[in-house]
Amino acid sequence: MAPRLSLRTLPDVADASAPPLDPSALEVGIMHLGIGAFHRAHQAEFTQDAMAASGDTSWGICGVTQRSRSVLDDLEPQDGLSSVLVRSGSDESLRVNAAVRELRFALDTPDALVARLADPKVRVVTLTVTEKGYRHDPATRRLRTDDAEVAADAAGRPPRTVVGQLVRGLAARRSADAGSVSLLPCDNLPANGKVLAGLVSDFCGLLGDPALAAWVEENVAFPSSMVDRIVPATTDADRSTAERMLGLRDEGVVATEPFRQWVVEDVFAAGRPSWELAGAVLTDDVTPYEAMKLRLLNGSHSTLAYLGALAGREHISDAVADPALAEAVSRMMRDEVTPTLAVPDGFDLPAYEQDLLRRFANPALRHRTLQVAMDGSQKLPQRLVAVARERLATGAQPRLSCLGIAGWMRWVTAGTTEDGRPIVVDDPLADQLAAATAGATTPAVVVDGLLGIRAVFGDDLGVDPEFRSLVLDSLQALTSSGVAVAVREALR
Ligand code: CS2
Repeated sequence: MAPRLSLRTLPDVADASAPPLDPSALEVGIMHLGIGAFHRAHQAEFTQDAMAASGDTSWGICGVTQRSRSVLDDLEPQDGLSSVLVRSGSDESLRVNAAVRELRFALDTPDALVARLADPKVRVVTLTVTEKGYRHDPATRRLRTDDAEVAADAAGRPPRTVVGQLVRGLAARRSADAGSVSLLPCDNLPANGKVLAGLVSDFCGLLGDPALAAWVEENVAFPSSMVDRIVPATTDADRSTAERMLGLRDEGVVATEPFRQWVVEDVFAAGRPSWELAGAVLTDDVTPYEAMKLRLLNGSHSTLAYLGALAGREHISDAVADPALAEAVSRMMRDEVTPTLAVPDGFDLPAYEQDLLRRFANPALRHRTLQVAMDGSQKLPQRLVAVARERLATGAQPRLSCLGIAGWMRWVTAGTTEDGRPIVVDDPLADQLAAATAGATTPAVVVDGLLGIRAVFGDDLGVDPEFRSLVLDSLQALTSSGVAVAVREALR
């Protein structure tokens, strides 16, 4: 095996794959909660390029892993270095990212993490903790104050939840007089900055600390952001490719597509890297971009994932290679999602939609349908349910969004795929989903059980007869005749 990538071996990396800056010159100015593959292929890349382009090297990243040590096991021996392998068809390129200068495991030393958040040099905290990491109710977007982990954090143990960590860190910052800071969420949630501000305020409420809440109001900014880059879980084959290209072993390599986009609300409390020099869009209002991305990209992704996985298709590229599935998501985008969007001036929506289909079809990405199918209860509301709700309100019949939703219902209840593989429902609400459909023998009973889940369908859609009937039509077809027939019927 080749020697390991690290600061010591970095000089051996060929120029084309070397980072555009000297890691030893960087100071930590950003803390990132949730340092997984997505962060390293997205914000870490924008930040590295911004530092290289601006010469401001004060935005190195302290990466925090939330749930398991494994990222640290990969990155610590490499001094935080890891490479990004960009794939498009048969083209491959690779570059080392050196922006991550420090690593921590939140659960190992929670008090040290809180203290680290109080460093005045840390001026931005970014987050990729997935939808469920916020521990909020997707329907009300407020903190689930009855969640046992949230309650235990509020009762005063060293914090283990994301919002608990942030609020304890902000309290430490206030005591240390460490100055203002911006908390920038980078997860696929609408108005993620506003949502996080609400969760922080809810947690301050649990602590019964109005003075802290007032300090937060004065000193903390919560910009919203829309992030986009498809980053599948890294495979052994990716690690072998990186080793061949780098001449060094990189356990932290992440594989991704050429496309990357970041639209950030430009309301920072204590400065930020010049991300615009790296191609990010800094704007007053991310709302239109968020809705486009969540509904067009992620809504289609989830639809392809559920229907594709049920039909035995392993990758998103295999699912979209089925002409009927491609037609279903393409018509859903055009006929159902587009009318719900406020498109920014000059934005070429048809080209964006075509691009999405091309990105999904990138065979080199090998993005597993199972990966996208995870955590549906947290993803569906903003991806598919919101579209169905808005279309129904205008009197339209959003059959394809409802097909996607029925695909999820079939996925969480079928037990096996059409080619006989067992389905494991990976979802924080898995127990609730199972209880709601226990003993259900007909699609109608499944639909009624799942429509009662308020966190997904809210108080309105769960009791909307038109919605129920559209979802039931598709679930009936999926159950009795399978994906191919259900898609054909929804397209009629
Ligand atoms: C995907 C996203 O796993 C999923 O749910 O839809 O991770 C998707 O790949 C990204 O949002 C693309 O930007």
